[in-house]
Amino acid sequence: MGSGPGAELGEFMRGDGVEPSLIELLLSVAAAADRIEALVRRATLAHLVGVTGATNVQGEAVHKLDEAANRILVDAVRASGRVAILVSEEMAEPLPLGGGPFALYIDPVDGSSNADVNGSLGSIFSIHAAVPAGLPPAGRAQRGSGYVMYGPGTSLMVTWGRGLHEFALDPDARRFVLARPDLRLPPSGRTYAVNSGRRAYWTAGVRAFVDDLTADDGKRGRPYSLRYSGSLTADLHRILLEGGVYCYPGDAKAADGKLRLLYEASPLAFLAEQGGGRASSGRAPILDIIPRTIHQRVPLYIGSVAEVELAEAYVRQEGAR
Ligand code: P6P
Repeated sequence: MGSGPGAELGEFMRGDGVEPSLIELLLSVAAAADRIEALVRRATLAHLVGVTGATNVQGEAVHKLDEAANRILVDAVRASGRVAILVSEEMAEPLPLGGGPFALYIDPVDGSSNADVNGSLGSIFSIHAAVPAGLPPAGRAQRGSGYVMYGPGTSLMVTWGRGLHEFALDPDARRFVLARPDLRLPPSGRTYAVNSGRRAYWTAGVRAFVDDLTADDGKRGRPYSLRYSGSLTADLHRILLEGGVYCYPGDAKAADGKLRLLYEASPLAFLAEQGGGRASSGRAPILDIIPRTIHQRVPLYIGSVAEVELAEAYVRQEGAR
């Protein structure tokens, strides 16, 4: 087995017959994650919390960690020589990186404001076959996807289209170690994640869905408990392991919600479906949505089949938009 943070991941992928170029790319992402984890751990001490003063293409304040993690990921995948073009939440335009069979879509730090309060964070990535202008086909064509969750421990959740696998970072050996191969989501859960502070903006269907989950009727395992951390990665990690649903609906203030298709909803939908779960915009599977622009947003309901299908039923009752 080779050396480096992704050595065991590489061994596992080779054993699964994965093409060498994809292995090389995922090893470079694992090496970047190891470096980002070290920054996250020391964010307060290294004065890496807070904002840079800049605003990104999303109109959001850029946090110091966003910028640092973006640089680490760009440098790592450029060095891999496997990425022709990179799209990042932190960069307005696609970044050509020269040769390579893949296009990479990244959210370098998901939930970066949590760094200011020692909360959990994530990095999310999606791998497609290289496309010249950077706009890929629907997410079902992804070659791989995953996230790194920086929490009490650091987990890499990853798929290359043959199951869902979790690797845990050994903080001393600085290696990702296989923790949960072939992970399967429970068919239903007991928790839901949504920003209830936006209830006043929700549609009637979304309100009815959440009221259904929180009804005190006992018979169907109600009421569900609310678990919402401010980091989609951390909230989804709980759901992939224990079942349940995360929702960021479209609402009166933001018809397409907040989350971005290419580097948040689509890679996470690939993970969820590979684990036997489901991910929907409320009206269509996320993986069937053909991207129109690289930073487009999409409503997201993701997690166990039972809860996502229930959300779809309520949203579809609202009729066509
Ligand atoms: P709100 C973080 O900015 C993020 O993209 C997700 O990680 C998180 O679930 C959501 O936005 C939080 O958004 O509007 O609830 O603060």
